[in-house]
Amino acid sequence: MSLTNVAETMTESELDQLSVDTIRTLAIDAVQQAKSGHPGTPMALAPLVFTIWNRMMRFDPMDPIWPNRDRFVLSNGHASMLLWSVLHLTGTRAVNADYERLGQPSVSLEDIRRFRQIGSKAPGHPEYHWVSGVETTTGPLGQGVATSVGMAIAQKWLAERYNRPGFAIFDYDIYVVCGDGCLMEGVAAEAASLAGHLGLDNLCWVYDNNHITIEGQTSLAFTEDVATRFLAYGWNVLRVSDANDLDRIQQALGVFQTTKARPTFLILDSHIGYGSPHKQDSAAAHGEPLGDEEVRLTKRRYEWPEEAQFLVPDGVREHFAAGVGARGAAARSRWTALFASYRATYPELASEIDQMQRRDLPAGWDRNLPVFPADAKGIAGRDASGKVLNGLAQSIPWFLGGSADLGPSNKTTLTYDGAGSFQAGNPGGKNLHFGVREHAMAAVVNGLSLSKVRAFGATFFIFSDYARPAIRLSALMELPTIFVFTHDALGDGEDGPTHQPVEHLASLRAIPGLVTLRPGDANEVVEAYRYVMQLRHQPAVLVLSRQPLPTLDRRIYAPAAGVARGAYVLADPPGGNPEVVLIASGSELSLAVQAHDRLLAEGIRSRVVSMPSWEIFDHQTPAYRDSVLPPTVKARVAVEQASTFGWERYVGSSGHVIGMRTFGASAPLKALQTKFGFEPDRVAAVAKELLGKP
Ligand SMILES: Cc1ncc(C[n+]2csc(CCOP(=O)(O)OP(=O)(O)O)c2C)c(N)n1
Ligand SMILES: [Mg+2]
Repeated sequence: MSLTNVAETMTESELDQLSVDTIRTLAIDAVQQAKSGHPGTPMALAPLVFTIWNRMMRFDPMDPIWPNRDRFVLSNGHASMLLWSVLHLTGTRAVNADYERLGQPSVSLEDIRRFRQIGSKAPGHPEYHWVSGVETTTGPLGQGVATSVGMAIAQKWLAERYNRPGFAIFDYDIYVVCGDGCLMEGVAAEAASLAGHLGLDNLCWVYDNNHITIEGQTSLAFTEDVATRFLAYGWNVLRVSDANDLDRIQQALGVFQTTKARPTFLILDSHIGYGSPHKQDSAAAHGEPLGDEEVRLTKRRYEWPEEAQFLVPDGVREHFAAGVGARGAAARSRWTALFASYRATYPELASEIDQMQRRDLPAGWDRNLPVFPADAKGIAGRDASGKVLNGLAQSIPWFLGGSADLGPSNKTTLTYDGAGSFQAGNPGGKNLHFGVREHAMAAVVNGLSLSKVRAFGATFFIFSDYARPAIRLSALMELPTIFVFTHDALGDGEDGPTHQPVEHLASLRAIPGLVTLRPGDANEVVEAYRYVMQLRHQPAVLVLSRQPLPTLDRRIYAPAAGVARGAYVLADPPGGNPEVVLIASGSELSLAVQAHDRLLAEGIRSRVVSMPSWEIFDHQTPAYRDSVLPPTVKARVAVEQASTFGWERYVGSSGHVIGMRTFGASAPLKALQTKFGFEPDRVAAVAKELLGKP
């Protein structure tokens, strides 16, 4: 049959079907061509995605970053062809990293033909920052749903701060699609529990209930009553028993839109590989091409031209233009007019929104940053951080965050008047209470950041492991998220090896694009935040001490502003020209200073380099790096209460690393410092040994 020139005579519902089958066949053809990918779920969920996009969502394809658009998250990211098809068919435009709208399509038909090939805007899984119209990177199952909770929190917070009577500047919803895999993941349970507690009625998860995962039927490993679980979380649970019934799906989504005080969980019974005579309802439809013959048979079932490939029949693009296109354009132009009069009435709030959208900081954002006077006893990294956070949260209205139930220990609680706690009844609060849910916390922080709110999350450094998958994604997405991790090393003392991080710094330093910072005194904490706050496209991890660290006298030592270069010369022998370099971070900085004093007293020309951040240092010019670590000085000692892994790159083959090669132990900090060799005499002795001056 031919599908050209028939559109004009088609009914609305025939055009719906044609559009749905276009999504299906594009997915089938793209996977077949790539010889890799996941056809079955796009075939099953095309009607759902069509309904969400063309009948429900407020989204203008001409401006995919319009701030009040509804969000769409494909948490089962392996079904990415759903997104590429719909972005293509709606004619969604591309946007660049400077938030400029480009004329070209976000996903072209050529990109779809080159699905999963290098440079294609139709990659294997949805990638934020690579393809415009993707709201968050998904693929690691569970991340999308968890991130969507952050998006929902952000919408509530933005609405509370910026909406005014007659000015609903932020009133968007978040639509999420997920599968069995997402719902098996723990992070989804953490996030769903939090969303239920917070009563996030702007959030709808649609669960693709197809009873299939990779190994086969879900009866192998997933037999719980999911509906009852979500009821218990406090969600409104709905069910549609036929994934091909557009009207029923629309009706259910309509119920979502009018439901108050609860998130919506819509269970959609579907058939993976729908229409494939031999693969429907089987795991074989999940993750491999159907095969040429099966493709033909499936297209026959759809009454589609069997030989046609990547066919977009006449009328389909127009059908999307008349649906989501027209609705989105009208909504955006209404909003633009509304925002213009909002700007006239509330110029300051409007300018905050502008700055936030561009990830700029308000003028005077750093006016509350403290300066700490020299103090031998000093102050803990976490305490200095608490003061900084409270200052920043007051000078940056859209800066907020919280801890995974460790606020009093992390010192991250915002204590100033009016800071408030974010709760269902108080959506303007700036203290987020994540509960003991580190993984969901990190994903939620990502969701907040994707919504342009500046956000931080906190826990003990040891539990960064529990948050790591989402931290990794924030780096992959190039989000300026902030993770505040306290109790950074042996300082946890009596809590013992379960609470003493060892390999965590090395493992986070290995994440591309992530900035780690382990400041050595209170003023370095301030400078670390000053640096981090100015990042627009990079996440940062702050690694802070539990115990007090001496506040160095900056009249004697170099200014803490050196933190902005990752590493800097803190102290030199008189006249410079060092023969040995001591490199340290965090709590070991003052240790290095003490060793340095001993070495100087013995006539040894030592230098102390403070190195809070490898990544920042590595991005300095070679000339600067050589000025800090002179290539001719081979005697180098690195001191850090963490795995020695990787330090060779700075100490070289003739240097030495004083670090951790085992787990810690349960004992008072002093005893641990002795046991593991973090003492000034040991550092000095190692330096002398390297110099052949024992
Ligand atoms: C965290 C994580 N673990 C494992 C995988 C590999 N994986 C991709 S899809 C999948 C099965 C998912 O089943 P389901 O969500 O039901 O998807 P369906 O096959 O029904 O589309 C698995 C295990 C992954 N992407 N992420
Ligand atoms: Mg499934």
